[in-house]
Amino acid sequence: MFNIENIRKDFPILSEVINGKPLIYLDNAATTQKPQAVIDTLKHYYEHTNANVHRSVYTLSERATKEYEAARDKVQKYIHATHREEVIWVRGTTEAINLVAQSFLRPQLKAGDEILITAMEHHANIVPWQLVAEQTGAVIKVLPINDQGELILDELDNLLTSRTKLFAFTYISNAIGTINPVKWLIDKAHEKGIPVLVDGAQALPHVKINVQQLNCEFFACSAHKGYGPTGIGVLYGKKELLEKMPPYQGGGDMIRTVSFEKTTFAELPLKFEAGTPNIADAIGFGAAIDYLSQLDWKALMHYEHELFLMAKEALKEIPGLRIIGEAKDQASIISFVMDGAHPHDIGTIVDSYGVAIRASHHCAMPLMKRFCVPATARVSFSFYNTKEEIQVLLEALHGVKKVFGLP
Ligand code: 7TS
Repeated sequence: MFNIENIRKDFPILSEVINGKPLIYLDNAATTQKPQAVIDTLKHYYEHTNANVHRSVYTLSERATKEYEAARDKVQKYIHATHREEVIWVRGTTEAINLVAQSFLRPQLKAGDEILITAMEHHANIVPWQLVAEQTGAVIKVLPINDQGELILDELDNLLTSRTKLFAFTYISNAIGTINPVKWLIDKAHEKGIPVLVDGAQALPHVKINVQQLNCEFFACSAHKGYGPTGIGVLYGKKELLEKMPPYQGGGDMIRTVSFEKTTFAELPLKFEAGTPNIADAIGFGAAIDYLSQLDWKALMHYEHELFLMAKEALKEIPGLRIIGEAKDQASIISFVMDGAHPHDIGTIVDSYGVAIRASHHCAMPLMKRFCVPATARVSFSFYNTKEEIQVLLEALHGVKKVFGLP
């Protein structure tokens, strides 16, 4: 087992005081806090390494390039990609999905072709497909969910058709925590020769990722959800597909030769990395991977799950509180609504107790509609949270009831 006090010491922000109370950060699905090791790496980079990459022969630039490319190797190893050039740096999950929509899908889509997504997607895994559908006349199809917030798997066979050009779905729902049977879904699509994109934004902090085992064509994630910096993420793609895809953006660093008549492009991964990249944060992502790799992951996930079960049981005891989404397989994310109190009011009142929770549609408006709610309050845990913090959350929710005079 690990020592929670030692873990918490790794995250300086957890000592922050908010509204006169110790910060209790329960919005980890939006972004996770950063360990000192990541913060130190960013500072060290700007103090000792900062130079542009891939461009110069001087020592500092070579040092920056080496660290930046070493971070790519760390990601490759962490997600078990076969080749390092299958790891494309992007701004985050959103950019990764847009890249696949425009570079992989758009050139092959014809009017009437279909893109299959699910009813629990984040807007980042809906809107890029809608844009490309509008550009080509393709159609979006949606795999529905049941009242527990699980995919209705029986409908999949009918929705994967000869017109389906891609199946894109989330590994874990950011809004209701459902963990999807990812491998099964991928295999089902592959039986019909349909490529798959996995939105791995919420997977990074909760599951060990092995893209070779999953055998998905594309996998998207953001460093900031897995204890790394904002502004950096990764698109993993199978090499043979990435090689065939045209560049997504044009500019410096992604070319081999340029003339006004014709430009030839760099090899992978640089073909997809136009312009000066986010060097510092890529290296910071590497530091987050180093940090996670030296922890006992199994123990962390066991502990996080205990927090989740404890919170869920306690929340269920509160009269008038309804949990949205109760899948059998759930990550440490709980969405709920309370009779007589709008989620935004819940969020504001618990904030006065120092408790940070999310109150919104969680960028999953179609999912909110499915459950007939405009928004929910959402608590999402990390391994640095504690049982004592859950007690304060419960007190704060009783405070909400008091304010609204609820039973
Ligand atoms: N997909 C899922 C499943 C997500 O949870 C998010 C962000 C994204 C895609 C987009 O990631 P980005 O890093 O490119 O923004 N989810 C959330 C959330 O739940 N609250 O704030 C952001």
